[in-house]
Amino acid sequence: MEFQKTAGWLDWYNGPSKPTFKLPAGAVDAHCHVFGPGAEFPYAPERKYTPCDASKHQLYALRDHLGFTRNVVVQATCHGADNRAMVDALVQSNGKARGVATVKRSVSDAEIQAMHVAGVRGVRFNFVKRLVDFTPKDELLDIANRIKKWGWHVVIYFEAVDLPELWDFFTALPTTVVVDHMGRPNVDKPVDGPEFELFVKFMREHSNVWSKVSCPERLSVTGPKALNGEQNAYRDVIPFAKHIVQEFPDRVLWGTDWPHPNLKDHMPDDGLLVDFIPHIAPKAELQKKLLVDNPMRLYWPEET
Ligand code: 0GY
Repeated sequence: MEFQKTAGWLDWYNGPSKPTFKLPAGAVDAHCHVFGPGAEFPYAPERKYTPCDASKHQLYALRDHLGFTRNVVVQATCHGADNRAMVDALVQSNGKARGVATVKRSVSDAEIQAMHVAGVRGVRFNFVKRLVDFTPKDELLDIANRIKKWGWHVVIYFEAVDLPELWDFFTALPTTVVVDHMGRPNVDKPVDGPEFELFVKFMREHSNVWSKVSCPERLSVTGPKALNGEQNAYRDVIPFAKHIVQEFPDRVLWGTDWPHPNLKDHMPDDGLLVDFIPHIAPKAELQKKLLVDNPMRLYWPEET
């Protein structure tokens, strides 16, 4: 099937630099996606955007170029609850990728089992209104209770302003809960202001909650340009991510978010994104937890 990209869609950057920061051995890119290719894995009819294709081969070439060992491939909303592209990426990864699926209440135990065998270890619940239509919370809770017995976890994606309304639902989830991109803080607001403090409290009071300290390119207002003589692209995101890494070093994950859906202003150089890591996790010990120990514990527990 032929698909026309959404108008203004920015393609992923083909030619990323080699990072200066050397990733620790066994590092995991714990948040990335595959898109199609649409001719092989059609995009879902209910999607809110049509991306450019971004195949498993291109993802794994990026992994090798940047120096990662493994990936966690997260189901993107443009594929709805049709997990075939993501599952195919896992199956073709030689055990080097695990995945997070999107499922409906109608998913059968046999389908969950097949996804488990392929390497799926979680489901994603998305609350970002521009990406998905509303799913009733009782349906999501039902799914969470079903996947719990497989040892899977729930990944949640939401905007910071919606946390108060979603709090009771999130805290009722019976599994480990992984928050995408720190709950999308508005980094124009102070790091010690009420909005981000609520997110910190959410993690502080619930030891089953983890966070991806990813997507500076998505959260930043100052953008990719370093100040004169400084290396700090996306510098306004640093205090937020650094705070979470320092307070919760055993419950943080990091990912590139390649191929970076829905960016409107610029497409990041993934090498530069890797060079951002030491700004938020300054010590080798923190870097190893963030990039190796934590993702391995969650996605490859049998190897730890
Ligand atoms: C991300 C962020 C976005 C998109 C999706 O599944 C998706 O479509 O997650 C976004 O537009 O903020 O994590 O990739």
